[in-house]
Amino acid sequence: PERETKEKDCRTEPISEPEWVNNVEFFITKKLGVWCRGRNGEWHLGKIQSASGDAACVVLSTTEVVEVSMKEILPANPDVLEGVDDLIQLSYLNEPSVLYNLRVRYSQDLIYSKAGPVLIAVNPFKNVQIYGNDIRSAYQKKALVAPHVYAVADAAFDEMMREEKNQSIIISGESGAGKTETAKYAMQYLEALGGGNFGVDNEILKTNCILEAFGNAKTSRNDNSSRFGKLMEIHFSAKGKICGAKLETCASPILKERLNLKEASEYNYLNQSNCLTIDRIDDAQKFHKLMIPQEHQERAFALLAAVLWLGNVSFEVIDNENHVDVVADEAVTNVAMLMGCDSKELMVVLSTCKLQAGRDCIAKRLTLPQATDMRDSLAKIIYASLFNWLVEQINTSLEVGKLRTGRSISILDIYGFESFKEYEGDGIDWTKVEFKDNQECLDLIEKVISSVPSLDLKPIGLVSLLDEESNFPKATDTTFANKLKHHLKANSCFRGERRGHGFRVSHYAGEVLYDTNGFLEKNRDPLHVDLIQLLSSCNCQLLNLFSSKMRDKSLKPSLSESMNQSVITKFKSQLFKLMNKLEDTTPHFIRCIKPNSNHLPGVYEENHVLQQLRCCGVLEIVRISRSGYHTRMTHQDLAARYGFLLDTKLSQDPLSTSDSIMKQFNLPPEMYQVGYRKIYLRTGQIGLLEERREYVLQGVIGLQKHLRGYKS
Ligand code: AOV
Ligand code: MG
Repeated sequence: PERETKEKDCRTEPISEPEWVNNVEFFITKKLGVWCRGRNGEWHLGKIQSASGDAACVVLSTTEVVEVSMKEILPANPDVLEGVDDLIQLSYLNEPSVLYNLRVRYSQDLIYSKAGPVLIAVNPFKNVQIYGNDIRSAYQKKALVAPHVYAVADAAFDEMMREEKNQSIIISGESGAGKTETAKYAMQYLEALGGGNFGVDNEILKTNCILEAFGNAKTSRNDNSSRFGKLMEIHFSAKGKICGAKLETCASPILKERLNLKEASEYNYLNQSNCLTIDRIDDAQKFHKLMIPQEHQERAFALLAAVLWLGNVSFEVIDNENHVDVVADEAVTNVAMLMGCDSKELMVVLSTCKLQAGRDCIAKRLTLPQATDMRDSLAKIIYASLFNWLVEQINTSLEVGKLRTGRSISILDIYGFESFKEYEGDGIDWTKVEFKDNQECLDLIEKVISSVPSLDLKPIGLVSLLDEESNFPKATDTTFANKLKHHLKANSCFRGERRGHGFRVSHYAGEVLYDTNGFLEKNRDPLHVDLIQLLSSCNCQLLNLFSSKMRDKSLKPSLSESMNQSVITKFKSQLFKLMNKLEDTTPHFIRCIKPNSNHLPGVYEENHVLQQLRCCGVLEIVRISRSGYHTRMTHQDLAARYGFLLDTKLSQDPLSTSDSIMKQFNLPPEMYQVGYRKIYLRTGQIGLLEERREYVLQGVIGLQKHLRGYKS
């Protein structure tokens, strides 16, 4: 995430951990606590009884006595540091200490902690009384400073107002860790802070309900799992009032009698999960919360019903080449009725494809897998178009006045990581690991190399190889796997499996085994011209709109490319757009942690937490921020804000001005570094400057009042 390391990398300066191993005697005589693994492999607190050479005898808090090598013992923190709210404050920074600290806090419902500049949020899986109006206004008045998502939102707001710079709140964590909930609390806070000017209250917050109704699903990891990523951009006026909002999604989607609806279990698209209800969740009640204008509601629900019925459309094989006809039953009749088209026509589209033969166009019958694919494609097109349309409607309703104020806060809530195998890396001592440079892995995914200088840049990597292979009609998952092995074997993050379709990638978080099975097919995502034509002929305004959008895109030459783009290329360009946008903001990070996989309150599974802390590099963050200068400001900005405090005004360049400001205010030299473009300050230093500025300004205001009083 760091873009300016080239200028002056002051963040990776190693810090010296207390050399505790040389102090073992001290630990023994003072009976200081240590961490040591018990026979069950878990960390326990204990006290060293005796030590000779490399071996030590430790009495654990469980009364178990173990003999271990000194190397396997880690120092524990003094009791006075128990449950500190910023991990930076720990004297001894090691895995068990961090885990213990978070556990102590969690058991007191203190779900938020800081890891230097990063907020850690441990999912409570129950209602915690920390989001009320009283708490919110306490943060607003800066009366509360304990770690909280409100504090993050508040800091983003302040920084935005002070520096007129766009901000972002980037929320990460595995599936079910609490990203979406955290995002909602951040929105809620900002809406309360900047509300008043913006039509109906909670307008932005309410959009979540619509989005979740259409874009979330129950999975084994989360009862309310986001199936799309979203970036909510909230814009503020110069006075700090909300003046509009914009929603971007990176979606990967997938009135009963009138819609001919049956029970959920009757629909193939729903009943395969074997899970149609969620404990404690009343679908009907949630449904009534869903506020879409009446006229839209009917149309949207008709299309949803059509999607459901499409899943029940079945085929019968009519020859020995597996060619099919659509079975003319209630499913296909209902789809046609709901879409507003002729059922015969629908049946033709679902069972044939048109081919250009010279000047003629002939219809070719589809095989069973092809027809099933066509049917599912139609369902996906309708669902995805409907979702995108909803997002557009939401944006129209949120867009008040002119956007692009230069004052915005974007909240990023993506879909979470769902593969657990990835975390099961080797138990390396991550306390010794500095931030890994991930370039090699990025290169593996897409390396841009210039084969001929100043000519085109030809990328080689997983992405380009997948696209290349997807364009070969004869390619298979095996040829793709071989191609990867051939081109990428030199990259140290890549490992081809000797046999079969597999390959391994060493990601930042750990190694993942991928199976190329189905990669090519999923990547092709062909555009079905016949389907678009069908949609345009339907007696349904929404479907006509969807088809004209798709057609528009395919007609415009610049975009026609995007229509034929592979799935991975589309995904890549979405990511690039997102990155570009976020690069223009000051980021604030929140890492959500899921304390157990059973969604239970009060259960803190150490290994589960540890894996997540490891994979988002929490300990590295703490190490670096303890040593680092993480407030940074350009010399221009510093001069503009504090320059007037200088005793002597010289026409200096901004760099020397910065230097003078630091000297005049006696900032100790170890508390700051002067870079070419920016000044780097350790934690707390900017506060001193602010105080000083405030003091002078108050003095000026006082003087003005005094003078005014004097005049009258
Ligand atoms: P996610 O967004 O990280 O998963 P959610 O935000 O949907 O996870 O959280 C999952 C569940 O955890 C919620 O439905 C709540 O029951 C509970 N929860 C999370 N945060 C809190 C909180 N602060 N207070 C109380 N309960 C909470 V995914 O979208 O699956 O990656 O793709
Ligand atoms: Mg979510």
